[in-house]
Amino acid sequence: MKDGELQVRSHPGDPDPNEVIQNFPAALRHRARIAGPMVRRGWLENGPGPDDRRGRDDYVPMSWTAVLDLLGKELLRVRDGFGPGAIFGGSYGWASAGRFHHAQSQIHRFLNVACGGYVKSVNSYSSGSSQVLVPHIIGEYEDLTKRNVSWDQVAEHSDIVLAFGGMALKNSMVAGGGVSKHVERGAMQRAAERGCAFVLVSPLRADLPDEAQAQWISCAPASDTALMMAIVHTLVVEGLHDRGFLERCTVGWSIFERYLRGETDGQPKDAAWAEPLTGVAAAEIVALARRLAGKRALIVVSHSLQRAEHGEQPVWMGMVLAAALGQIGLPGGGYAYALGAIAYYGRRFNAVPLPTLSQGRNCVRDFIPVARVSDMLLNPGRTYRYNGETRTYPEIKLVYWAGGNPFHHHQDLNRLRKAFARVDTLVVHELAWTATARHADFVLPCTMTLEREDIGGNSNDPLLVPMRSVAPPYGQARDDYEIFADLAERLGAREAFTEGRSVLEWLEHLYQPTRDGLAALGLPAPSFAEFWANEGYELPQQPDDGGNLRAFREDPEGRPLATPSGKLEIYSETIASFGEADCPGHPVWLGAPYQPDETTPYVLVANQPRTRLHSQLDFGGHSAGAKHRGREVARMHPEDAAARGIQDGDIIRLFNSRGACLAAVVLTQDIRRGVIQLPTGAWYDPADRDEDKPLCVHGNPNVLTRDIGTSALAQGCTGQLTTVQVERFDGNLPPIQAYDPPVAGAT
Ligand SMILES: Nc1nc2c(c(=O)[nH]1)N[C@H]1C(S)=C(S)[C@@H](COP(=O)(O)OP(=O)(O)OC[C@H]3O[C@@H](n4cnc5c(=O)[nH]c(N)nc54)[C@H](O)[C@@H]3O)O[C@H]1N2
Ligand SMILES: Nc1nc2c(c(=O)[nH]1)N[C@H]1C(S)=C(S)[C@@H](COP(=O)(O)OP(=O)(O)OC[C@H]3O[C@@H](n4cnc5c(=O)[nH]c(N)nc54)[C@H](O)[C@@H]3O)O[C@H]1N2
Ligand SMILES: [Mo]
Repeated sequence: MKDGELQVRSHPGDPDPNEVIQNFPAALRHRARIAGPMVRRGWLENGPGPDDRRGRDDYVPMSWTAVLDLLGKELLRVRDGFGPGAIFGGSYGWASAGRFHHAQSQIHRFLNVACGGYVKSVNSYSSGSSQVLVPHIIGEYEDLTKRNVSWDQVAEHSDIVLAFGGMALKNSMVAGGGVSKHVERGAMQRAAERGCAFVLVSPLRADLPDEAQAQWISCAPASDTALMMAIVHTLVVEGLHDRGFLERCTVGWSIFERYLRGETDGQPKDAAWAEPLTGVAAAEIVALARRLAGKRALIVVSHSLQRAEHGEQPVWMGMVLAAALGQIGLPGGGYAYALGAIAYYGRRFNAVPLPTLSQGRNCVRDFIPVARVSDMLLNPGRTYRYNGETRTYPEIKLVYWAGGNPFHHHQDLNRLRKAFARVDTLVVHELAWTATARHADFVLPCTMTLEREDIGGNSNDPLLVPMRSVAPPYGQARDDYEIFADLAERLGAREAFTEGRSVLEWLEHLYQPTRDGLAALGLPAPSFAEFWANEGYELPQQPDDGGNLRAFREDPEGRPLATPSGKLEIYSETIASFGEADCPGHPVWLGAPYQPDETTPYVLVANQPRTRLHSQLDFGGHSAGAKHRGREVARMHPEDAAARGIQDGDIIRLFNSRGACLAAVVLTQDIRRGVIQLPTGAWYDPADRDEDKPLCVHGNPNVLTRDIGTSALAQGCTGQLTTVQVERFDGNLPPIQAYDPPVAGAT
């Protein structure tokens, strides 16, 4: 802070700084911050119960004491009357950096210690289908994503990198816990200068940086599986596949090969078959297959491909393609699932543990796959399939969220509003008036990272930093920790929750295992006081050794993978035994899930935003500055626009049967025809809160996306793609109200 002004600079050691942090200065004291605790009027007047006024009700400011008394009683009512299994505390979301104030850890610890547990959620919106699939077919998920092919290996060893969904630099700007060195641009530049070829398969050219000098193959969204099959088909008929590797390191190739050749369904998956499905010329597919064979080839599949219906297929087929090329386990070769999607991939793990808050024990066994939240709330008692099991949705009375924004992350927001209307009570800790806060019964204002003491670090980045507070809390905001400590008191669990420690005492306590780890390695191990008084230091890191896949390749019998067969499973008996039509025993082409038709002729790509992290600090300067007339910017091809009478800079309305939103449009040749891109993260801003499907005037694509799982295997999030119609919006432009607090001047 300088003269009351916040200045934000990147870490001096960062070769490629990230501009997203420039959202902080304007955000710190923005009117969108929550000034004091509030309770929804309808809840105060009528008590707990389903209420469709959530999202359009008034708020009543209350003192902290009164609000915590009221909430304490409500938690006791639910815990003692229905049991902790009636509390949904999954509380999915990223929150913000810091090892102690990590909101998910705080809320889970609180619910475990003070309420006896909660219904949790499993997996993530990021990788909901791959997290379930990979253990069946490749083994340990973390090993595949974080110990496998590094950026250094790409820079030094890869001959050709074929990236499905790309490795956009906008995505590797961020990592949970923070990142001190952005190495991606430099690694791709070094590789390209050495002669490594990059091939981008994506509807958007910007998914690889200029430094990669990539060839762009613009494929139809959700058609990658067909393209991969046609490449493998070409390899097989030309005898270019690595039979030795397939024999030694995989199971089920012969079953898959019969399918590939069309012996089981009469349809060879050749390049001519793939051409109309992918929009990529057969000759181009054949040429690509030939270029890949016999080289140190790396296949990259981004998270985005599996965040769509049948999202398991491209992840599985990417492994099969890499196996057919025979490079898995070699430096810079094989299969790098999710490389570049976030800055914790392609790096090395720290060799000492990070400070970590214990979350205690959850006595409730029940869980949901994370993206099934609306389904759960709308259908208590209904059964569904997940990873080979038939499970039942629990009956939830109280939903508690801290450090996540379902009105950012979930699909079909108009359906989510109905789901939230069903519960007795919705509690939200937030630093700003997000749409989620505006639907809550209890709105508890929390501090942001700049206003509290913490330790910053991430297990794949060497830097460990003291995060000292630079500003006092906004209004009456308090740390999540303090809020939970005072609530725990009302439930007779203050001591169990706090263990008698202040925040700084917790930091010192959590720091100790890191210090012990350093000492055990014979390295300098600064005391907490020394650490806290300085600017942070670098932790030692583990070697870049290719992880389990390298070890397995070198000794398939002695170092088996953690799959049922110990090998890469091109055919999985386990998955086949589940009997799911939408995810059978080997990769299959299940048809194009996003077929444009007359009413919705365009495919919408709702990808990660360049100017912020999800919806966080959307009101900050960097994010707000990239908007046009206050709206989020969508991109479309000039020829598509001309056909609809749309010009560069126009405001457009995107719509389908689920909802509608406005956006500003930028026309570009760097997008596939028939595709429109609108990133996530603009705050949901309904023009008329009383409508069933109000127009979002700001550009949140999740009013358009479909709320359906990837398959009965994984039930992952499918938010990346949907189909829409588009038209020029000529009406009076409604004002943006997303950042206006529902109560004026209540500090
Ligand atoms: N259509 C579509 N939807 C998607 C995706 C997509 O590709 N397409 N991607 C999905 C993916 S991969 C993800 S990970 C999700 C992300 O979804 P979320 O992680 O839910 O999104 P964020 O905006 O990061 O939400 C974090 C919230 O925590 C709040 N917060 C920050 N710090 C603190 C704190 O210290 N305490 C508390 N209590 N709150 C805090 C922030 O203000 C913010 O509202 O979105 C998913 N949604
Ligand atoms: N700046 C910034 N970076 C982020 C985030 C953020 O919010 N902001 N979020 C982080 C998080 S939590 C995650 S999980 C990762 C997500 O990582 P990803 O899911 O990989 O990221 P996206 O940007 O959603 O998608 C990457 C690209 O995939 C392409 N794509 C979409 N559909 C298809 C398809 O069917 N086929 C092909 N070939 N390509 C397709 C799109 O053009 C898109 O730009 O990003 C992380 N990085
Ligand atoms: Mo994510």
